[in-house]
Amino acid sequence: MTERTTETPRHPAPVVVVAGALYDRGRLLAARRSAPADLAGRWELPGGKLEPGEGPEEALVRELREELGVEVEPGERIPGEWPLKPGYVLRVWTARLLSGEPRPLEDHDELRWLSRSELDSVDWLDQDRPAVAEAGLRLPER
Ligand code: 523
Repeated sequence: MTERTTETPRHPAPVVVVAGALYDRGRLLAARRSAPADLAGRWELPGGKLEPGEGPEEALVRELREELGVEVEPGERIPGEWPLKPGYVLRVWTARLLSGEPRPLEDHDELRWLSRSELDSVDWLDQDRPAVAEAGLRLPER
């Protein structure tokens, strides 16, 4: 007989943070975090946590609208999943800029559009680096 249990699972599903490799005119957007203190000054692919009931592409569109004031079209997922703090994982989608010019409205204090040869010019968060490397392969070579 199987007993039902209401105990908290030992490995609850992780909180998913989605980030966007946002492309426009052959460049990739990098965003410098302004908070929290341990991440401030480091660069990331912008995004945020999925809200309950939300799909990842939907969350990405919402986050980039809130944080950058732009409309984007999500593309493909960059394969892989990267651990953040305990219980959180990072998943990345490509996205194309549809309208607006990104502005650092929330969470960031500087934005930069980087070409392939400029990708290493900012201090990316460690956990973003594999996705940035992969995203860079989708940029024109020159
Ligand atoms: N990361 C991260 N890389 C990355 C993102 C978008 C987020 O390492 N590209 C980390 C930073 C935080 C956690 O994921 O530890 C949540 O990201 P955050 O703060 O951007 O998510 P929000 O915007 O959903 O968070 P709230 O401001 O709390 O709503």
